[in-house]
Amino acid sequence: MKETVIKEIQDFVRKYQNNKDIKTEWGIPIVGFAAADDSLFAKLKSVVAPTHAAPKDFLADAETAITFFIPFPKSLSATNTKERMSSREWAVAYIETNELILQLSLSLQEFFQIRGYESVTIPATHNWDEEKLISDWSHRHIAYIAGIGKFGLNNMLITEKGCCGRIGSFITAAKIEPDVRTSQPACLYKYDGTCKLCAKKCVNEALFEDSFNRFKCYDMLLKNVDEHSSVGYADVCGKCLVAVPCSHRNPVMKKLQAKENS
Ligand code: B12
Ligand code: SF4
Ligand code: SF4
Repeated sequence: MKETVIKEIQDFVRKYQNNKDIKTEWGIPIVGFAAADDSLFAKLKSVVAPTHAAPKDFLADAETAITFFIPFPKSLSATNTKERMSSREWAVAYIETNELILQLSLSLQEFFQIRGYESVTIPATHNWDEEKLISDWSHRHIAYIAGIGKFGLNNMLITEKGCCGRIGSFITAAKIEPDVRTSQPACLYKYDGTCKLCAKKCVNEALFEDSFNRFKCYDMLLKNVDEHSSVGYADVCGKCLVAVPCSHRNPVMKKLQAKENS
């Protein structure tokens, strides 16, 4: 079942790409699986918020949370490196990837329904508390539990294909073998205190070595909503994700490999 689900997700993204109205290109998704009764789900109530949900809050007989990271190509992040405002391409990719995650989740729901399993879809974003700017379902924490990445100083989940991309997750009653987490960090700052490039790159004084002001960050996102109103509602920025060592790879892994070869 696991390999079939991974293939289903990767094939869906590849075929979706062929739609002639789609402007964004995506890499091959990274897929991870977490057991619904993983003890870390209970810990999210203290790490994120007391109201953070566990899979069984959505689906009483949930067995597995499936998570997928859909990577952006280097050519896309390259468009977003120059100006203070986000590139039009970055804004379009945000809108198109949110829709892709919705369509992929609906397709997965059908995939499991045919096989006799109930499941629940969750939107890619905008499922947050407007006052706190925190969600009761954090996709990147689900992805962390499923072992597909680690948190960076820029707050992003850094996977083996970096952090430029978007994450979705999905809950099902099908029991699928969970993946294993490693303890190795993926952010250079968390590994050896170096880099911090993301904090230097922040364009609205929201991200620092020792703090993150989600409200200042959101102010910048809203400026881009106005800037890119012609493409839809794009509350984006992403300047702390692009042209940094973790944009498209796990830089700690690269450092360790270089050490091994020297
Ligand atoms: C609310 C929200 C925002 C808010 C607040 C962001 C924030 N960092 O808190 C605002 C509107 C400002 C925002 C901005 C952006 N967002 Co946003 N946002 C969300 C949303 C809806 C919920 C996130 C949330 O509430 N998490 C709960 C809070 C408390 O936790 P957290 O910040 O995720 O996690 C922190 C801690 O737990 C801690 N932590 C550190 N170390 C460790 C170690 C362990 C073991 C654990 C457990 C935790 C932990 O670090 C984490 C990072 O700070 C998600 C979608 C979703 N539903 O998941 C997207 C999401 C997080 N956003 C995303 C993105 C890309 C952005 C932007 C780049 C905008 C853009 N698209 O151009 C910026 C980046 C800002 C930044 N540098 O953080 C992506 C992240 C992709 C990735 N690779 O991680 C997500 C997952 C959307 C998606 N579906 O892909 N966002
Ligand atoms: S830019 Fe450097 S410090 Fe920031 S998250 Fe990436 S690796 Fe970590
Ligand atoms: S998304 Fe923009 S404003 Fe928010 S932390 Fe990153 S660079 Fe700063």
